Amino acid sequence: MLCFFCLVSDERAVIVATDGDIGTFGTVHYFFNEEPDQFSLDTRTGWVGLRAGLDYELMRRFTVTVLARDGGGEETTGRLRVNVLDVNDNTPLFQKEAYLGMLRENEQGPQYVARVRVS
Ligand SMILES: [Ca+2]
Ligand SMILES: [Ca+2]
Repeated sequence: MLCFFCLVSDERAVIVATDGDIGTFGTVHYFFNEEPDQFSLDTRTGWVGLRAGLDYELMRRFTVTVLARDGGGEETTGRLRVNVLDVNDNTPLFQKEAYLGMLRENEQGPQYVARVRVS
């Protein structure tokens, strides 16, 4: 019988399936049910690695289904959920390339000249 559990560190996750059999029948290999674009899976160790860049603003959570198969062809599936943490990866942008302000000479301050805005 196969049983799943998963250890998650800050940067990597490992899928571990235990199997009570010995020899080939107890040797487990790991596969994705559906190959995701973002993650890779080490067939022998169960380490899940990042393959492509993640963007919190695009996708905040991934769920992938992992299959564990022993040497005798017995299978079980488990799920890995990955939460993406937000970091500051966007610089502020001015809405216009240039702003124009005009003031009459001899104007006394304080005066509003122009409003600059960033999105
Ligand atoms: Ca087995
Ligand atoms: Ca961000």
